[in-house]
Amino acid sequence: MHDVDQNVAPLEAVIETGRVNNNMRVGTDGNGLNDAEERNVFGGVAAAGDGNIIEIYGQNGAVGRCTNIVIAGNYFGVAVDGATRFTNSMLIVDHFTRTVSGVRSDCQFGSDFDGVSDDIEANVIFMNNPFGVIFSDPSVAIVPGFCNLTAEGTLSLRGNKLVNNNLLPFSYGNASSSQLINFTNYESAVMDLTTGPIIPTLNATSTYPHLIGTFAMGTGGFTNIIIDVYQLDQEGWNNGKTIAGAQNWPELTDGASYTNGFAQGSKYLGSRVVPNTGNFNIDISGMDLGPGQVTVTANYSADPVGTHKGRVHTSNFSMPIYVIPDGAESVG
Ligand SMILES: [Ca+2]
Ligand SMILES: [Ca+2]
Repeated sequence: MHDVDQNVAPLEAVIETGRVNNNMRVGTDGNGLNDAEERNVFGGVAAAGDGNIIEIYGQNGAVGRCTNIVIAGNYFGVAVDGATRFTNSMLIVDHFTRTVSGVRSDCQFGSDFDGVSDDIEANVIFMNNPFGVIFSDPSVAIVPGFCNLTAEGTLSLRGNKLVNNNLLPFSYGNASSSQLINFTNYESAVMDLTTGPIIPTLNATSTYPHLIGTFAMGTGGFTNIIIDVYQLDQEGWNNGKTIAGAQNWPELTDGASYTNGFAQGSKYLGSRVVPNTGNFNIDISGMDLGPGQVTVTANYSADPVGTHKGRVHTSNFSMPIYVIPDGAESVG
């Protein structure tokens, strides 16, 4: 509940590992035994010698891989009450998506939704606080990315509570469009980008209980598609709009009629399995949509839905929409 003063205890990183990162776990293993007690609390990190909270350095090419990494159930930048926030602004993990000796990395960041401890496996991340103090001049602000991802590996990002992060998992806004183009090309191993953009879209005419949208079709065996639905984190959305607008990021604004923010989900609402067609029309009956907008991710699984530690790759969060209330239902 009480953070360490970084002036008293300067950090290089909070965790630093390398050479053999196969099977690394940070947090809970989700096996149904003591899972809540296995969570970590990472306090507020506003400065670190390595420029990140968890540093993964070079692998031993003979035996080292970045496979089967699990980061689940941890608190970043917020106390165990889930509400008390610490001053923080930092990349969370560096260099854990990479190909080593021809083997692509894979990581489960959050829940696997196998039916065991899935809510506990969600990471709770409150970042970039207090935003207006740290980034007092949005025209020059550089907001740390979520993690330093290349697209050499797969990353499952599911079920987490995400507040005020940069765009994620890929933090592609940089005023030059180059990051979005680059990672899009890298990602073709899992997502068929000839059938749709890397980021799913929501149709603004979606009327409850329907949620309609598009996604890039899965490929390379990652063809079981799951749409995860979340309430939009309004804080990250608003702060992202301020930065993207002040810096006129072409990825998030047209410079005139709209500016988007840092889309992310602050409350996981549920998942729906859809055919691998590039389009979906799902029933979101019973989901707690709240008063605000919703956002989704597309999840590409190479294993049947519900597989323990299944192989999954997650898209970026869609730009959000307000779901139009069902008029007939409200009248009735
Ligand atoms: Ca356990
Ligand atoms: Ca689980």
